Amino acid sequence: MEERELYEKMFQSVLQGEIEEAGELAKKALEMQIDPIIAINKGYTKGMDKVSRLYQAGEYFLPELVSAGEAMKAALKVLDPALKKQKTERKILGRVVLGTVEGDIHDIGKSIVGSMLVATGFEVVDLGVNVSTRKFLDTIKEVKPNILGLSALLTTTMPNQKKVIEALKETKERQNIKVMVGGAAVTDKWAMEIGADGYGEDAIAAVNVAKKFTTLPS
Ligand code: B1M
Repeated sequence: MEERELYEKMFQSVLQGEIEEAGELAKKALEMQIDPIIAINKGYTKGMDKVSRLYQAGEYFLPELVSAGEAMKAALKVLDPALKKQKTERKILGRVVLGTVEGDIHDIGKSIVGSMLVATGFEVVDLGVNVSTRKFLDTIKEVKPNILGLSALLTTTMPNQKKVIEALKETKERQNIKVMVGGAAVTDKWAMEIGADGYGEDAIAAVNVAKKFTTLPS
């Protein structure tokens, strides 16, 4: 199979919510020695973008959103070990506490960011989704990260990124931590407005921002 055909099939598997097919195509990509992040960006994520547009246009409904998400997760389950194995640097670049903020259960993009950070050489403590401000603060106190990563996909949960930053400011840990925010509706402007130190538009940008935080060339 040609690479282009494979990406088209990946796109379709998300669009049609074909969970098993999405996983099989991911296996095929690994067999063909395709870089997992390229497969994600050129195939599955394009499918997600289309699903999003169809949902917004009222042509897709929640069940389609759910099965598209499941298809993408099936693919990530296959690609994730390869993604993490790409580690290019030996020494640990820093420690990151990462999570999707309270009220928000979107985990796909956040997990890709986490895997890419691991692949680059960061140690990542992924708290999952729907993470309360308290949980972020308690974990920061415990693991003393260099970076805090806050993901939010909903305009209604983006204010919770601000809430975490505000609460962090009240602690002595703030001065030792850089905060990065991201998620579909998050922008550079929003990041500045809420007092974050950086913004990642996608997983690759997130890695570059994290590297800059640790004063390493991106
Ligand atoms: Co929901 N959802 N969803 N959803 N969903 C969106 C976000 C939405 C834009 C769809 C739409 O209307 N077109 C919309 C939000 C509208 C808004 O707020 N403006 C929406 C809605 C409305 C909802 C519900 C409210 C629907 C309902 O119940 N009526 C509900 C909310 C549930 C909740 O969280 N409380 C809901 C539920 C769901 C599912 C559970 C069905 C499913 C999630 C499955 C899962 O994650 N396990 C789902 C899905 C799949 C989507 C879309 C279609 C795809 C999200 C995704 O995985 N994208 C999404 C549309 C969209 O985002 N365009 C949508 C692929 C992923 C690779 O991209 O997550 O953007 P993304 O991550 C990127 C970057 O954003 C960035 O890097 C990632 C990798 O490149 N990034 C970071 C992400 N986090 C980062 C953190 C960083 C740095 C970069 O630093 C820390």
